[in-house]
Amino acid sequence: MLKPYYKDTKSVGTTPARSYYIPFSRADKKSYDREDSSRFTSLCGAWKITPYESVLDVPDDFYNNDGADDIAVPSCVQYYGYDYFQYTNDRFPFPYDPPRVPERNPAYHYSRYFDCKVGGEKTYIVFEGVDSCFYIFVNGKAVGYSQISHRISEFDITDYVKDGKNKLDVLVLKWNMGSYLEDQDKWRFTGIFRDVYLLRRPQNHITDYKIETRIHGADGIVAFINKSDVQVAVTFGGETQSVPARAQSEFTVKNARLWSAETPFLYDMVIQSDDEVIYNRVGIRVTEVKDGLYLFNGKPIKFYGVNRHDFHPEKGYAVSREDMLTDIELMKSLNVNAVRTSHYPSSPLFYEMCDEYGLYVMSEADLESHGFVKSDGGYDWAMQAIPQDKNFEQSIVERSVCNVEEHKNFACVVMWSLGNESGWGANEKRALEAVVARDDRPVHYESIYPYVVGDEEYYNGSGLKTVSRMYSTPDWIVNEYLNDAKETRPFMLCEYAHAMGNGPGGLKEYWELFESTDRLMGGFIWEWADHGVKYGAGDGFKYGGDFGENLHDGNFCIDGIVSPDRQFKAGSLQMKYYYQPLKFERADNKLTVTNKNFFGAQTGELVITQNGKAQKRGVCIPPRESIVMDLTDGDATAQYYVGGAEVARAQFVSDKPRAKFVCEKIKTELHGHALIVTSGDNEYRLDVQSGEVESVRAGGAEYGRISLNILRAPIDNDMYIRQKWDARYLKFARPCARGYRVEKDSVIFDIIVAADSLVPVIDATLTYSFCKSGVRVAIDYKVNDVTKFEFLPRIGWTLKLDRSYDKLKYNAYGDGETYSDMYEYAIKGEYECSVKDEYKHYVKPQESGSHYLPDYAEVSDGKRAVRVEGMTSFSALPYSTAQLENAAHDYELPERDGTYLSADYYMSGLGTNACGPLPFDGYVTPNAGADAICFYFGEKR
Ligand code: IPT
Repeated sequence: MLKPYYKDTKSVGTTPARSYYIPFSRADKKSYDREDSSRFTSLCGAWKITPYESVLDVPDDFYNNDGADDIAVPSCVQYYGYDYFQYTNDRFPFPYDPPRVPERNPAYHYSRYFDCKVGGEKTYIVFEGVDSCFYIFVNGKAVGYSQISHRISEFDITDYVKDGKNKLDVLVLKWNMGSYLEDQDKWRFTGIFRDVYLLRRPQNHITDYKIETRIHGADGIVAFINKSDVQVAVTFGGETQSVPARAQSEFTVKNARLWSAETPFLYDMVIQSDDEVIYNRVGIRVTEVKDGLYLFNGKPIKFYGVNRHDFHPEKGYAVSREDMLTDIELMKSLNVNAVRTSHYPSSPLFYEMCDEYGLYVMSEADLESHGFVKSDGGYDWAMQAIPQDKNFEQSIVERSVCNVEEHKNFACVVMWSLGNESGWGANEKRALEAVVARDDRPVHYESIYPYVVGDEEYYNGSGLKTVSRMYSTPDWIVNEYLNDAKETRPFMLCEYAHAMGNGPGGLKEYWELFESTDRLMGGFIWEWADHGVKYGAGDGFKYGGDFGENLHDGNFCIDGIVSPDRQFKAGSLQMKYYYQPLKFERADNKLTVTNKNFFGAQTGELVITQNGKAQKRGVCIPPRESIVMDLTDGDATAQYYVGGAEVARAQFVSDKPRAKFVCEKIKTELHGHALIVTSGDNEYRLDVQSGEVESVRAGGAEYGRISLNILRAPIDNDMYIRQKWDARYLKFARPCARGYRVEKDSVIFDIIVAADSLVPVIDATLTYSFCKSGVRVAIDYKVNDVTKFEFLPRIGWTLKLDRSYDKLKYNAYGDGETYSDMYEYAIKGEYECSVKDEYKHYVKPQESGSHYLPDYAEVSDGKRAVRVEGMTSFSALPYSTAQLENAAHDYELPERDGTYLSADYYMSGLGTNACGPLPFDGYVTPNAGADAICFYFGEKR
């Protein structure tokens, strides 16, 4: 009978948690690639699998079975057709009945054979990640059991293996009692999703060691703490010291080169005992909280961070070393300097690469029990549940212990995190104590608010030296944190700028605030990549609900700053801009360029473009220093490149005066519902029912209706405000003219915009004036107070053209899409492109492709053209607002049926309201306004 270990939270037979390292033999050549070690044998690759609907169906001698189907390790079983795909954010995908394990608990018997050479040495087997728990059998004998999906589980199998062929059987269960502590916002996958390998080791070998570094003046001090029962020889900086069992020794590095994300310098350390050699790279650095500030190597650095999950669209959690390296390289290219391993530790290979490539890591324990909030009684009640429940104490503590023990020797780990969204109680306190007892790096935990339980004040009294919040507004940070006289700890946002869909808007406000004081440590954008799944029929990314699951959280998993396949969107580049290491300031014709780095010089090429002429200059700007360059009059663009790749940019542009509109005489004649306006050779039919232009004959062509448009295809960040829009039938609201008059060659309409059965949303006056080649529509409007809208999506005009109007020329913030609160990354300039490429593809279609502050935009079929001027935003898209709104997936967008040219008096900003604030003041369609837009019809210019 299978022992019911899964109904508890303890591992059985695992070796004590230790730092990650891979031993080599003396005869091996020195390498930092574990595959080069003769003591390392990968067990990744082809395995067999037998699925069981329930753990209760697993026969006692299941390990006598050789396995029915093929499976690759590492992987997630769902990608092999087992079980089902399910995405839930914070809700538990099983009944909330702790500590009871879900009754329906599928089991997967994995098996394979492996060769072993015992030769008097010890053999260990290591699993770097298995979701959610597993039993291991070697040659038919039970070895042990482990859980905590993202811990490294090691078993000593010396007494189980024999020379030659051996059989390995692993029974993986979907759930265990610890599943209440693994409710992270992710697809709920199962399987051996990280590497498995054997380690062959001498009888008496190193078990664990800790490397600590300090800075003393210009010198670095490296302490080696031997946590093993054997003596070891440690070589560092050309010096070898013998360190007895359980002892420690120190090395001094004169004029040390310090490690930082900007200067990821690593020293070699070689640790030897018996025939074993461990190559451990060491970064010398100090990470601490001191005098109310977070200091790294003594400097108040900022985290330009992202939250990262393990995710690959075709492999789920089973990301390879190459996949992780891709993430790291892309992060570096986007000026990211910090990663929170949300909400569990990453693979050790990820930390190894962060050491090497330079990223600060907040290493988070594998803990989230968020679902208790939605299980019933809400936040207050929930905070008292699992965090105080004795049943979970051991596991909550162990999760932090594993996090610290496994990753303590990585220089990149600048902070530990106790987990995410799990409340605060005695159990978290114990976890904090366990971390502090082991290591002096600052500890992060967000899920603790100023509240009192019994006679304990759980906030300032928590023992945490940093304060963390998620999604708070800049105003909140000022009013509730900076202005709190009692608060003396440094502050960070462990999550902000929820990057779901088109966005994030508002980074400027966050970064102006973060850069304004050393007390703010910066933040981590939620999150790095969309979790869009590629599996099954259809050629596109899927999200929650696409696999028929009853309980799911839809597209809330599509909230990355890069797409599932790591393509950039406008938001990625906006993040890159606010994370850039150079600051550009212009005063008259002096440009000051400052290196914001604390440790690394900026050596590259600055390109200054003025009046169409580019001037290049090689620069080397030491940390925290500036250079000043001369500019000439007029607009200027500065771009900074390192090794050919752009790292930073800025633009200084002044507003252009609007072109003069010279009014022509008109003749008007009423025909039924149409007021025909003739101006020179042009004719406009104005619909006196709506106040819109119904059709145009001008510039040798005919055009259709120019419709008043107050909608946008809802972006994900509209998800809450759109409920208000929907409640007032905004989608059905249409312009209705109350009356019109002709005055001095203008036609003036008083209109309302209203839906059947409801009072008007808008009252407006439209004034049409006409020039030689076009028409100007001035608007003066007010949104009805009863609507209580914070803002409308937009207000402007849309003209549908034939799809042959595919050529677009404009001068605006481009060439990516830009909005009032997300444009600084873009360069205002002249662009030519194709309308078909103007829609930027999101996994779930939404408004996209706008350009902020245009001087003009012109679409043409190569011969005839429509040009718009005077708007604050425009788009020329191959899809209508309704087509975008109605498609749930990108691959469902219909065949293109035209060109939709929209010219907006106002297009609301994006904000990050899917989880954070609405667009900030000043970035939205005002509830009253007046402006004018001109349409010109003629030949292509
Ligand atoms: C926040 C979670 O910490 C994160 O894991 C993710 O789920 C995010 O929300 C939404 O995408 S918690 C939320 C209640 C603010």
